[in-house]
Amino acid sequence: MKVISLKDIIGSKQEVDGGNWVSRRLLLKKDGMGYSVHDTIIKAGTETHIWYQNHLEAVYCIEGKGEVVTLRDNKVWPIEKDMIYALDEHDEHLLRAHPDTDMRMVCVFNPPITGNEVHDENGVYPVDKD
Ligand code: 9YT
Repeated sequence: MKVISLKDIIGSKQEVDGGNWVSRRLLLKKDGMGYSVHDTIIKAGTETHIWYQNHLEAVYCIEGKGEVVTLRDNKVWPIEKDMIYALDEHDEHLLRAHPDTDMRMVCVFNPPITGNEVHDENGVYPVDKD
């Protein structure tokens, strides 16, 4: 069994600054669980284009509020504390944090992130070829 504390991730290689967000990667591919788990801060007032073509992601909001816009249908999904959204169709979307609040999200990725990924210009993480 493993026990991992957020305070040990902060300041380590497993804390990745994506500009609009900071992802503290608690569990990664190397941990062998078949998924990765991240504690991610989305900075207040930001809008991020995301399209995980190679991954499924579930996102549980534990602090703050904002919205997701799915670009296929321009639907706006208000998101706040205690809500989870699942990108079960690799949905291309915009993630917006309310101007007054950071959002804190617990993100689960299948397949797992390997570690240092940041979004490319299309909001995508590359496929893991290992
Ligand atoms: C919610 C979301 O997708 N934010 C972007 C960062 C990503 N979740 C990560 O790597 O933690």
